[in-house]
Order: sequence, then structure tokens, then C-alpha cells
Amino acid sequence: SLKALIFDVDGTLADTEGLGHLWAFNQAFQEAGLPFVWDTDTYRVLLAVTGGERRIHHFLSTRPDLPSLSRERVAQLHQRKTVLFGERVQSGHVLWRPGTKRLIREAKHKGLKVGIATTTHEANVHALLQSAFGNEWPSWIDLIGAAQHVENKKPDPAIYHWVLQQWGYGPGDVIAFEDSSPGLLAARQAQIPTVITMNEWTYDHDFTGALAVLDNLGEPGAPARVLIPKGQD
Ligand code: XBP
Ligand code: MG
Repeated sequence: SLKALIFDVDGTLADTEGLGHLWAFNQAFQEAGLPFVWDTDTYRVLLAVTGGERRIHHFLSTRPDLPSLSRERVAQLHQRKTVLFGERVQSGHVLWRPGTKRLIREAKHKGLKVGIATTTHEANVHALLQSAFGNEWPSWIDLIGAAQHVENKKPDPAIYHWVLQQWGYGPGDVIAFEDSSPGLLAARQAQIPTVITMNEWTYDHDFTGALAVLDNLGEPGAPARVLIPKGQD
């Protein structure tokens, strides 16, 4: 029987990518005097590499024309990006998606646990939860599985295995909510039934195997629409 809901963060709970992460990456590059900017088309492709630090390394590996950066330099750059992202959330640039707060509250009122399974840094998750629930956020979220908890990032299922293990639950005890193909692959490889809420960054992803593909989680008076994923139309 259903015991818990597990939410991805970026793109699922909140629209974090464009005005949040992408802005923060570019701001960090600019502050460091680096000679490149990511535009939205570039970033759309780069999102296939999950984890900001890995994403920067991957980008540099595709651009031999650019000066190479040491591991430490990239780590510093990404630390600064995390600080900038937190500020961006605090200044109200990152909006929570329809239905997400409502569903978390409803789940808790029904006695379900609510967990997080994300590839992003835990500090970013705290900033986002604070922005949505204020200081009371720990009473709404039981468990946060984030970047530091597992080595391998989505589409590897490690973060989902970690969350299930913390609770002692099986994959049939939970439902996952994701917005992207790497996220769906991670949850599905852990055998977890997964609902997709797609967004502007992920509408063309392959969502084969999802329980349902929705535009968002819906609010009273603005219900979610069921979408037909690519390849099944
Ligand atoms: C999200 C990510 C993250 C963010 C950036 O993937 O891939 O890397 O884009 O955050 P998912 P960090 O929603 O599947 O977890 O820079 O903190 O990694
Ligand atoms: Mg996501």
C-alpha cells in the first residue's frame, strides 16, 4: 500500500532551471571572468548531464577552443553558483509549480511520508523549501536525499535506492514525481511507479514507462491535463 511520495526538485517542485540555475551558472562564469555564456539552446542540451559540476566539466570537454579549468577551479565555480542560486531563490525568481505545495500538504494530512530525491545540492533544496513553507518546512518534508548522499547521479537509481533504504520501504510503497527523462530512468530503474509533470525544458523527452504524463499537478479550478508522451502519439 502507498506509504510515501518522493519528489524530484528541479523542474518538478519548482521551475528552477531558467531563472535559477542557468542564471546562476552564467553569473558565476561572468564573475570569474570566463569567456563564455550558456544560452537556453545550449543549456537544454547540457541538462542531459545531471549535476552542475559535471555539467561544467562536460561543457568544457566539448569546447577545446576554450581555456581548460582545473578540478579545483570548477569546484569553486560551482560553489559560487550554489550561493548565487540560493540568493536567486530568496529574491523570488524561482516559482513553485502548480499543485506541488498542495499535494505535499494533502499527503502529510493523509499520514503519508514525503521525501525528496534530487541530484542538486542540499543547500538549494533548503532554500526552496524555506521559500515555500517558511521555517515550518521540516514538518512537511520527512527526508531529503541530495547530491552528497550518493556518488552516482540520475539516471542512476542510487538516490532512489538511498531514500527507500532510509525508510525501509520497497518500491511498491511509494510514488515518484519527476519532470525529465534522466529522472524517470532513475526512478524506473529502482522499480518505482513514476508520474511525470513535464515542463518547457523536458517536453520533448522520452517518458516511456511513466505511470502518467501531466502538464502539472493541478490546482482547484485549474486541473492537471493528461498529456500523450512523445512516441505514443
Ligand atoms: C537537476 C540537475 C541539477 C541542476 C543544477 O536534475 O541536473 O544539476 O540543474 O543543480 P534533477 P546543481 O531534477 O533530475 O535532479 O548545480 O546543484 O547540480
Ligand atoms: Mg528534475
